[in-house]
Amino acid sequence: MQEFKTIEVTTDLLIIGPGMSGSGACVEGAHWAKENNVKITVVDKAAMERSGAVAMGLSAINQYTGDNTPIDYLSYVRQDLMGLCRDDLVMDIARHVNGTVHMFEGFGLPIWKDAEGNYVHEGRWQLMINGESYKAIVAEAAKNAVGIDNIIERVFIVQLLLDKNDKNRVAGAIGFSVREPEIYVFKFKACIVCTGGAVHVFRPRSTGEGLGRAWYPPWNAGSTSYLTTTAGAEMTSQEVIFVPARFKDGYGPVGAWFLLFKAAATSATGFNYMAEGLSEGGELHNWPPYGKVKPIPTCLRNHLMMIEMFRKGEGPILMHTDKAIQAIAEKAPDERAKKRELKKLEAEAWEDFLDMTISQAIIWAAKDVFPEKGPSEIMPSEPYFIGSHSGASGAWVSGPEDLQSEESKSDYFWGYNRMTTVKGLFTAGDGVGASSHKFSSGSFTEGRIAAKAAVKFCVENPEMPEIDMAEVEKLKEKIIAPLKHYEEHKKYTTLGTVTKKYDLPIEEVNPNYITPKMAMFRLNKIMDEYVAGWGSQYNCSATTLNIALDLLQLLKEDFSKLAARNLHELMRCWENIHRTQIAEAHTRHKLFREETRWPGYYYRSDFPKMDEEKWGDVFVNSVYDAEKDEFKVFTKPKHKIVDIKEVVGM
Ligand code: SFD
Ligand code: AMP
Repeated sequence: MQEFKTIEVTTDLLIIGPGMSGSGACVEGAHWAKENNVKITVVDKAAMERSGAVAMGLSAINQYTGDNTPIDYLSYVRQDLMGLCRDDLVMDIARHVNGTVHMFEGFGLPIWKDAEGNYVHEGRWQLMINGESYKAIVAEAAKNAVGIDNIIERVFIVQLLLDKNDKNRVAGAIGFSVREPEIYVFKFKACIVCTGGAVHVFRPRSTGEGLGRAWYPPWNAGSTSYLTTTAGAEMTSQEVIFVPARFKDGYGPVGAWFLLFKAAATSATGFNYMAEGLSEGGELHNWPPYGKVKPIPTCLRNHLMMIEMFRKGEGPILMHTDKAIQAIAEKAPDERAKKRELKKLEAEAWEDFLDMTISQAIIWAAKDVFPEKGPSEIMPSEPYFIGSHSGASGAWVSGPEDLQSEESKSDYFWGYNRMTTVKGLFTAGDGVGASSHKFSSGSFTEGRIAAKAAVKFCVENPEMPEIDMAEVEKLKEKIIAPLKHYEEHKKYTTLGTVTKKYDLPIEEVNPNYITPKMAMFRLNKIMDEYVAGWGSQYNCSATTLNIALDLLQLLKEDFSKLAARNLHELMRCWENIHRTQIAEAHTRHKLFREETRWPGYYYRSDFPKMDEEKWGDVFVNSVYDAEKDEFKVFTKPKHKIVDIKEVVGM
């Protein structure tokens, strides 16, 4: 095995994961850092130009408030989350997000404009963009702001290090290069962990040749959750995953079809489940008050679809792209204009996918789908952790002081905006819980907010914390253990890890070790079958959740047998350890909240209804004790900082 070199980097503020929120942190942080003589360093497991969820590009900016007020946005988010969000955090982003979008335009991002030069809206909050190069454009600005010499790419951060003299203060981070045999040890005063959400915790619907295809990018593997929880940060809403409704197999987005093209989705028998659900006596009336609001909350839209597919057996669900395109074209004044309009709509439909989900365009092409000629299937996908979209998992952070009420201040504010309960440890984007619907623009905005506060923290806490070097030595051994384990045991079998059976590559079973791929399959199976994945039609109960907790414990024990053939597989090993942390937190939160609040995301079959009295006013929070390997799960109050009437328009 190669010898590993140790590289030490000392800085003031470390930005871990320059995706959308991390790029926002770079742009804003660089400004305040220069004024205050603070040094910023950035580290990414990938190449910043195309890292994170926006790597493939996006076709819309989903948060732009325009002339709406932050309270308008809050009312939308609170309803979509079935009543549970942090009002202060949501409004804080909403009041700054327009500035971010204008900044993006300044960076060179093409935003669609109409004949009068106004932005083209997809829906009330969403703007259409030509976004194939969205991340590259934003990353270029971020790189220029912090300076190329301060950016370290291809280094996977494994764990945070705490101050030797204060276990509630962060002091460093440790990771390894995925290209060279190098361990990186960072020492700093503060850090912003913005390493995204988590994919492949639940079994994906894709199998065989499509395996690995998922809605969420395969490279975000729960690191934000692992890094913050294992440092002792309080987490919130880990039970609130997101199940995106997507075009079948390619996971193409539906937003543009529903909002821009005004398409309807129906069951195979033509039942317009959303319209019917809202009508007098419809299913949505069983979920007051959120079932009666517009837009219908994301989970309830899923719920209605699931009733058709799984309870009534009237799937597949069809998105009537053809009818929508025809209906828009019909409005043209004459036949020639209609033809022109049809061509334009057809191009827009393809671009929607080509800008962000290229594989869906490939599937359409491969299956001879013409969106203007016939409908396409949509499906609820597997669950993901993405607190910045329509899920809510993440850390419990301090909010802005000026947006607190008398009651909220003691629970929601402790000094620095977006700092977790661990001193000097900040987060943003998917990292912050109970404040969803920030998407790309809101995540960038939140990164800006966090960076400004983190620089302030560095200025006001100028002493350098001390890391425990003995612990670092132990961690170095632990980090590379899977490489050693492979070397020690590889000769037990003769074929390496991959062999062929019936002409298919299969992973060889070596009784001494577990490969990262097999570890992931094992995690996926546990989560799918016992924690409400698609295989169990999103159902779970205390019984199944407890089985999952036992199996997760066994899986964690077997992680000492993980084997990696190279640095890439070493990263895959650590990704699975990160994933399993969020899997366990999620399972414990689901078990604790004895109700079904987000039908369409998951169902507690033993508590099939929403229980407003017991659970309507509380978040489920948790703290993990890494030394004891124990979770403490408890509730935190929801404060309505603003009283708003439910029911808003689209
Ligand atoms: O509509 C480590 N999102 C959309 N937002 C929009 O505004 N419009 C859309 O059109 C969107 N669509 C969409 C979206 C997401 C996805 C997955 C798809 C489609 C398919 C949401 C946004 O993308 C999302 O809100 C933000 O990107 C969240 O930002 P952030 O910063 O929380 O995460 P990131 O951008 O993924 O960045 C993560 C970074 O961390 C790095 N990283 N680095 C070091 N060590 C480790 N251990 C690390 N682990 C991860 C990553 O490399 C990356 O740099 S729509 O279809 O839904
Ligand atoms: P999606 O493509 O599903 O990620 O959606 C993009 C944006 O449109 C997000 O803000 C969604 O919440 C929103 N959206 C998608 N479908 C609908 C719908 N049927 N009604 C209201 N909003 C929607």
